[in-house]
Amino acid sequence: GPSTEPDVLKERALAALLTARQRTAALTDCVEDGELTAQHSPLMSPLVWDLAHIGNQEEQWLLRAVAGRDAMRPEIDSLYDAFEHPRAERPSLPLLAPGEARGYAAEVRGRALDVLEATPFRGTALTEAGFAFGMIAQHEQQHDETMLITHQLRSGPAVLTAPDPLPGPPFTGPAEVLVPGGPFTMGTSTEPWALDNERPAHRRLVPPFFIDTTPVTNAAYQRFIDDGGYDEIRWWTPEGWAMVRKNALRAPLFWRREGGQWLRRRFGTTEPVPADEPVLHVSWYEADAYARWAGRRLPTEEEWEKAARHDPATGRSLRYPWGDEDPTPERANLGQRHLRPAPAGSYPAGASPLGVRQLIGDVWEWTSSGFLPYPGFAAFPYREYSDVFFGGDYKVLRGGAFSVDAVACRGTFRNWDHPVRRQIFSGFRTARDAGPAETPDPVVG
Ligand code: AVJ
Ligand code: FE
Repeated sequence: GPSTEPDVLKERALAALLTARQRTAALTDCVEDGELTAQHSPLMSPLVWDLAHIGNQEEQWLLRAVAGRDAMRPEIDSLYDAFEHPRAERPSLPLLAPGEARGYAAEVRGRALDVLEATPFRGTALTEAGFAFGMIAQHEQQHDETMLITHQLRSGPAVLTAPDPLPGPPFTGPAEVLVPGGPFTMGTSTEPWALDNERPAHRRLVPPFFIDTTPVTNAAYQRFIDDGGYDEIRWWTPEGWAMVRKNALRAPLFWRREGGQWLRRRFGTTEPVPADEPVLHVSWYEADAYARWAGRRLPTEEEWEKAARHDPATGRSLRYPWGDEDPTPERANLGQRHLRPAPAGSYPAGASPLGVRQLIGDVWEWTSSGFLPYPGFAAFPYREYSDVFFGGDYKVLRGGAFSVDAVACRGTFRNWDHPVRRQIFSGFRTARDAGPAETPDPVVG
């Protein structure tokens, strides 16, 4: 299982905080100040808001809650409270200017590193196993992903670069695998930095099902488009159909048809849509409609987690599809090392015991499930992380994407968003029920 040694965890917390800050700097130092304060989309905050919000959350949790310090600048708390000001309204607030925001975040960080050194990773719920430090590293990485979405939405020439994933051998495995029916352990009570909504571990009985071995590709999604998928009401839920009609949707976000081929805009460049890559920037409604067109359905959240964690040989739930070891570049496309998903079927070293690939990394995967608490859920350390979202108009996404750092990605990690959203790095895979005949009977006697 995960290491719970305080010394190891403290080293990890330090590394995770430094990695996050390097990424924050890379995402905010590559554009002029005017681009940091501009609103690139009403769906997003100005980048300078994310920057100071990262510092403000770190101040609130590591300096005030853990170390008992007084507020450095109490007057700015409300500016960076995500619930007080919707994103569209944030550019008109008296935000810290780029230089001030950088200086504030850096000053908080300097103090937080002293607190990290002085804090035993045992004792209170907040400091046990360094939870608050892990939470804050994850929080910064989540906003780094948010800022990467803003970069994808902004117009103008490319400012971010990264090498493409290395081409691997073409995938020749089966299109789907059978996940046998039976109980498995969902969620975690032992992962030290798992967030409140991933807890506690509990048993779930999951009927047998088939799940796609890889995420759905652009080529497959294009067949849905070419077959008139966006013109036929029968594939869509009423809400999905309303969205298609109102916005005249024809294809995933950032796609455009030109000279008889589909092109897509990606971080300031335009390229032909790559046939073998997982489809990206689709809403839940589009994923759901595609699955119905294909005679299939989206997996439930518990099916997804069983496919990703259940080891049929031992009956145990793994931390990741490949086992309990942390992600590496050989196992998963995470951490913005690339600015795109790898072709479907990549990362054989990241496959699950049943051979399902790319469950972790590449693209977030929509599930059919709404965002709900697990039995025994307790909000921690603040209700606004998860609790206030349960039961709302949200669908769960699983597995992380190329845009997610490993610290904020696990077999148990839960993300959620509105079913209309498509600026996020979202794709999907499909599933179908398996009849009892398709699951071998347990050996009796
Ligand atoms: C879990 C990604 C939905 O970005 O709204 C960041 C994460 N929560 N700050 C979000 C989060 C508070 C959250 N998501
Ligand atoms: Fe936040």
